[in-house]
Amino acid sequence: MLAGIYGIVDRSLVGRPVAFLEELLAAGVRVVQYRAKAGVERDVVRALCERTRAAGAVLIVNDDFEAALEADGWHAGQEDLTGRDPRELRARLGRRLFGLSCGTAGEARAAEAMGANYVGAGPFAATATKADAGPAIGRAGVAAIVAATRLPVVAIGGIDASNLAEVKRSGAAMAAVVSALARASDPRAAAADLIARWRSPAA
Ligand code: TZP
Ligand code: MG
Repeated sequence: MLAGIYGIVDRSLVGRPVAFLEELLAAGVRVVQYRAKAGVERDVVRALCERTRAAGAVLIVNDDFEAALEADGWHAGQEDLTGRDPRELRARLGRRLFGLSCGTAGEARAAEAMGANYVGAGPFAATATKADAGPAIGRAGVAAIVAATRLPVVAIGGIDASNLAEVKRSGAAMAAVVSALARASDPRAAAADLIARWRSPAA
């Protein structure tokens, strides 16, 4: 399940999240994150979750732990753990996925100890989608995180068709994509193209 293209539905870039999700699912995306920095709306989570489950896909909610309990997983940044007990969070998530963004090998090792299911690493390339994303870490930066953990690593940041092969060569298990899907004139075709490129042995 945690392999290939990880599609992100970003509320600030996508006007109709359910319709957009349906395009990703039709293309074959099976891991989807809902990212809503202005606040995660529960009704949207429920509507998205209904579609992902019908498609045999999973919906992971960014930031909002309680909302994530209505879905299939939670994606956290290091700052989302502040003042919280990771063991308690892991226990409350139960069988749901727990993804954690990590900037260093030490954070990646800690994620494993916390029982995370995957590690997020980036930004792979320059991106305008996340203002505080920091400098691009590229293939070598992602590879360093991959080397530090047995968990699957999800590369993120500035990923599109032009650099997907380089992402794959970093050893990342997945490539997470926001704007290359949200800004595409045909998100279904864009997602299908990324999936085909990821599966291509030459990639
Ligand atoms: N975390 C690190 S970079 C990033 C996030 C959420 C933004 C990714 O967006 P895009 O548009 O795919 O570069
Ligand atoms: Mg967060």
